[in-house]
Amino acid sequence: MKRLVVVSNRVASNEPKASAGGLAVALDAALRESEGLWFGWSGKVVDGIGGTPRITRSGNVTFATIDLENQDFDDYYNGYGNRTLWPLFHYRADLAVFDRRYYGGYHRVNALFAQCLGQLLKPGDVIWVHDFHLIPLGEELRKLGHKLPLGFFLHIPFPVPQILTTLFNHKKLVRSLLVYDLIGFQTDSDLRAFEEYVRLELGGSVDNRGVISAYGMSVHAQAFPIGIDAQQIANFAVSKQAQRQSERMSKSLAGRDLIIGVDRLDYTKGLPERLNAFEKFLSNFPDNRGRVTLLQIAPPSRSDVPEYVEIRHELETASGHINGRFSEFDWVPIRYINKAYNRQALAGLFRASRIGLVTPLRDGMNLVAKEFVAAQNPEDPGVLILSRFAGAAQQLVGALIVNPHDTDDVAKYIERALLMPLDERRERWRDMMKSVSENDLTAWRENFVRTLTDIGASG
Ligand code: GDG
Repeated sequence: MKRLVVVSNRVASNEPKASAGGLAVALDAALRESEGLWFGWSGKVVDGIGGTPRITRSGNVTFATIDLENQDFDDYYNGYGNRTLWPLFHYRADLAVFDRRYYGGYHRVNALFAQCLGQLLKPGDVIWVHDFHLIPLGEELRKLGHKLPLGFFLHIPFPVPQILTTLFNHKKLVRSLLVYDLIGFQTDSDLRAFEEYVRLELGGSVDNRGVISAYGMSVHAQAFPIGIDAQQIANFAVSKQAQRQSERMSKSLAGRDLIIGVDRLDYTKGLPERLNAFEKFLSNFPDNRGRVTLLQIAPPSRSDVPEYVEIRHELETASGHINGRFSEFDWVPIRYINKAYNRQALAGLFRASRIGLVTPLRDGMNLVAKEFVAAQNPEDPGVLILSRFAGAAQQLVGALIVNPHDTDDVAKYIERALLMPLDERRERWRDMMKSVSENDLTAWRENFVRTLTDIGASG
């Protein structure tokens, strides 16, 4: 069996933190089974030159991490990654900062990653690079003469050409994707956007096997929608700890229905719009006042980036305003929490909720939507309200699919979900659970690695 080498911006330890994001959770599970190597940034910022890999082992997984120096952290991570590519790929050209210094840092760190990782590679390895921080890594590895099979998976959306072309060096960026052997996207829409870009901007072509060619290079590209470990979440949801949490929760609810939102505090997740929709719900359907509570868990992320500081203030103001407007002495409509809970507790809270409100403005997939489904009680499942702009909406057709910008409509859907008969809830849940179980994390990983290995063997 070939050794799998996973490369991502951050390497989580083998004990994922309560606040671990989607990628960390997914990769932790993915590496346990293969005797793999996980390479990436340690999360530490140091004075002077970073870049000597630190090697640790946990079970049969090897972790290799490097530190970054201050300037690289500012330009590569906070800069080009989080202030340029993240907003742009989420269709927020208005928030994207176009700064060539940032790009310089991005390029420097990708070259450093390639140099450090290169020393650890062995013949027969299969390399799987993750996400937008590391798009040029493949090109840098090839420049150093590495010929191993190279796969890249984009966890976030791939924007349509009209958006991507607002970036000053878009051609260089996409050109560097073409050196991979396989590119995975979350959805068919992302794949189509990529193909369209290659045709329109690079004058390239797409054949009927999904091979995309331009500049004399060709790459296989395909959608590989990421999944969750559905069984694990279902088990978490009935664990002792989960039961304790949900008992505490229902005691505090005193018979009221619970609506839950769980999101990293990020402007892509549609949180202000969600609060606005909930305010409209209370305002347009006044019978529900005093009967429903919205629990919004929003652990802060990327707090060094100004746009994240702003959204945090905005949410504090909005939740304070709504609570001020509607609260009674014995009922507060929104419980807004800026901290992370462990996964068992979250699963218990999902199960205790009548509605899961997952309304990002744009999201590559959205694992919370799938986790909410997996945590439900099959006999009395809750209803998922899901944004059409989450990749998950292309799979979870049993959800109530909404436009998160249309807050009046979302308000109506909340009312509809609360009134939904048990039979319909069960039927919708069964559809979704089937999809979540069949297309789980293992299927995702195996499918990607198998495809990459096959391409490597034939290429
Ligand atoms: C990126 C893409 C794509 C959240 N709060 C807590 C907590 N979480 C966990 C959730 C879920 C994960 O973090 C979030 O994953 P998402 O998919 O919702 O979103 P991103 O972090 O933006 O992830 C996304 C994903 O990568 C994977 O490809 O789906 O589109 O943006 O697992 O449960 N976990 C714990 N406590 C919390 O308070 N333990």
